[in-house]
This record gives sequence, C-alpha cells and structure tokens, in this order.
Amino acid sequence: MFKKILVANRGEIALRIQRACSELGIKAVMVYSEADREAKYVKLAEEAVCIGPAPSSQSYLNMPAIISAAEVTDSEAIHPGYGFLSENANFAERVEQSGFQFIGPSPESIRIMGDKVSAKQAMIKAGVPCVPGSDGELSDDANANKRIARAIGYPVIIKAAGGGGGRGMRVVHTEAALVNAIQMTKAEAGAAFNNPAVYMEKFLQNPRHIEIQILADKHKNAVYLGERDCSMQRRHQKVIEESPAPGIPRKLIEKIGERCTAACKKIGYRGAGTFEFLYENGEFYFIEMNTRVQVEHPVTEFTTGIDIVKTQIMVAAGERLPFTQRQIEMRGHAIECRINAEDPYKFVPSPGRITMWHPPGGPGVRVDSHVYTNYFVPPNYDSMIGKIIVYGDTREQAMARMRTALNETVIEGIQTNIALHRELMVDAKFMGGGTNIHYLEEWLAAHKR
Ligand code: MV4
Repeated sequence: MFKKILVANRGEIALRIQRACSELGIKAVMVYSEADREAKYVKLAEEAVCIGPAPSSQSYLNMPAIISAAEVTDSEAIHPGYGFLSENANFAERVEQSGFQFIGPSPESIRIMGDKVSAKQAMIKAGVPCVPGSDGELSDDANANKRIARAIGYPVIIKAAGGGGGRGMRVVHTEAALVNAIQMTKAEAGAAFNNPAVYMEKFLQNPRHIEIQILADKHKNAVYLGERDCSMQRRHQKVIEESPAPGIPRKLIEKIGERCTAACKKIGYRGAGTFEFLYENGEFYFIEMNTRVQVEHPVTEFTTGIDIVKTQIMVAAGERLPFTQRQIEMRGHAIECRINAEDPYKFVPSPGRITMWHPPGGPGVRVDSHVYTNYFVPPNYDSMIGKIIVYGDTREQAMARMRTALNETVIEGIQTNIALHRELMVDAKFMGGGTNIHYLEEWLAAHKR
C-alpha cells in the first residue's frame, strides 16, 4: 500500500480523499491555490503545498506545479478527484512518466472514453447497448448524412466527439435543417475541443439519466455497485441524485450491470468508473463513460456499504477487489442534495463569508463539506459547497430524513439552494419517483418568481 498520496483537487472531494487516506493509514499531501489557504482540509493536513494563484488555470490545472508538489513531498501516487485534471489523459500519462501512480484508469482508457466516438465504438464491440446512430464519425457527404438520418428517423442529435456532459450538441428535427446543423456543430467543436469530429444519434425525447457505478482492479476483476438516478438536473448540472432508481426492475439493472463489468474486463479498465445511460420505455442506451470518482458516489456508498474512494486507492496500489459481485448487496434507499452557494431560483453564484454553518445530523445522515463557520467561499470555482446525503430503509424514509436534514441546516452569510431542495422534497411528482431529465427545468418554469 502507498505511504503517501498527493490529493490534486479542492473542496469537499479533497476532504473526502483525505479522510479515506487517514482510514487507510496513508499520509495525504493536500495542494491548494492562494484562494483556498483557509480550507478545512488544508488546516487538517500534515503537509500542504501551495500550487499557485486562485485561477484554476494557474493552480488546479497546472500540471507541472502538481507534479512538482508530488516530487518535493515524496508522494507515491496522485488522486485527481473529479473535474480539473481527473479525465485528462495527458495528465495521467505525465503523472506515470514522472514515476507516480495515477489513481484512476490507464491514460489509454481515459483517452478512449474522452473521445465519445471511440467510447461508443468500444461499447458496441463489448456488447453494451447504445443509442441507435451513425457508425462512428460523420463524413462531409451531405447525401450520405441525410440517408443516415432517414434510417435513424427524426429527430436526431448531432454530438461532438470531443464534447460530453452536454457540451457540443444540436437537435435536428427536419432534413431541411440537417446539413447546416452538422456544419455548425463541427465548427463549434473544432473551436471548443480542437476536434471537429461529430456523430449522429436518434434523439430520445423524454429519457431518464441512469448511471451504473463500477469498480475494477488490475487483475481483470470488475463489479457493478448498482445504479444512480441523476435525472433531476438543470442545464446539465445535477441537483439531486438517488439510488436505487425508482421503478426500474432489478433484473434490468442486473442485466445492464453485467454488460458494464464485461466491458470493463474486455477493455482492461481499472479503478472506479461510471457508465452513463439514457433510459426510456424500459430500455438502456449508453451515452458516455466517466473515468473518475463522481460527485454523487456517496449514494452508492450508502446502498452498498462499499467505500468507493478507499477502493480506488487500494486497486491503484495493485490490490485485488476485496469483494465479488455475489457479495455485493444493495439495501435501502439513498438520496443526495447538492448544496450550492447560489440564489435558489435565479442560480446566480453567491460566494462570500459563511457567518453561520450548522450542518444536519442524526441516523442515516451524511454531510460531505469542507466549509465551516467563518469560511470564505471563493468566487473562483464551482459553487458547490457540500452535499447532504441521507439513507433510509425505503425511499419514503429517505425523503423524510432529507426533509428533516434540510430543515435542520443553517447556513448564513451567503445564499444557498436549500430552499429549492426543500420545495422539491415535498413535490408530489418527485415524491412519486421516476421523473425524467426535463422535469426540473419544467418545474422551474412553472414556479417562476
Ligand atoms: C442525448 C439526449 C437525447 N438523445 N442523446 C446531455 C449530456 C450528455 N451526457 C448527453 N446528453 C443528452 N444526450 C440522445 N441521443 C439528451 C441528452 C440530455 C441529457 C442527458 C442526461 C442528463 C441531462 C440531459 C439534459 C439534456 C439533454
């Protein structure tokens, strides 16, 4: 096992990784920008290294600064967390070339999944069901593209190979609009991702966003830890996540989970990973794979009892997965609310000093946050300041615990989206379960203020 790991991230995930290291008896070296000197995990750290000024381009995205920090502290491995450099294949490669273990999949796996065309081709080959679409990248042949769209059936969606997470996509409803839409998406993709390649898919009108969590070791073992329903989102930012996904038969989850683990074994995937699917009319369609730990991993930790971050570290060190698929049981229900420093209805960021922080507690309540009373939320980064995660034997009990937890929470000095969460937790349709990816935006439009 490693003796010392460098944590190359900030915020609540930096603290989460620091805690996992502490439990494993590993020293955690924290890095921080000039704006993050006062973060809780920096104060707690035995060792912390300033890697640059507040802008992430000069700190959390600064590869030489991070690798130097690992060198001067004699770290053996680097945990990238989520966001920033976590899915940057070149970073993973440079980490390994510098003699450190990257806590995540191989640079090759990251590269394949980063290109959505090659990711989809790998999944088709491995037997994972995908959205019907073009056979790889689109050519410049307008007539050929029209034939592809006609075969799929309108509406179709044009997506950038270098996109993902909602960036670089365009829905096309008629043949008259197709050629121009492809041209526009290619131009935007070339500018934004330095890769003009695009592909075409059938546009699914009312899907849910269901993802499968997997863990794999370096010895060709892979398991799935069930699913998460992440349909409650606004502008591609998830707001609430839960597991299990309401109303989806277990047999279907098991079937798709087995396809995911088979694909992991086939491509030699290691570490934690998430297969993202759209789910519509009882069918799963793969869209993307995330090669990092995700914000919403705690809901899966609650329902499986497995520590995903500790396992990431163990498998990166070469250990075998300490459980088989048969030993993994899902139990109860977990829900996560992301707490953002923002106006709850206008969504304008609200950085500043937190004058009062009273997190909730009690049975089945977990709070992952790096903030505290008198902490200053810097304006330079994502507005998420923490997550409240609850567990219950049933979805109803989990929702009741979340309502209690949200009512207990006191955050003063900045605006937060707690009020929005409190309203959603008593919304009849959400309480019924199984709302789709458009629900929150429709709800917000109907509850304008
Ligand atoms: C789609 C889709 C409908 N049909 N693909 C958006 C983010 C990226 N991961 C893929 N996305 C979508 N791909 C087809 N063929 C609808 C979306 C989509 C979406 C997906 C998941 C969660 C929220 C979303 C919000 C809008 C659109």
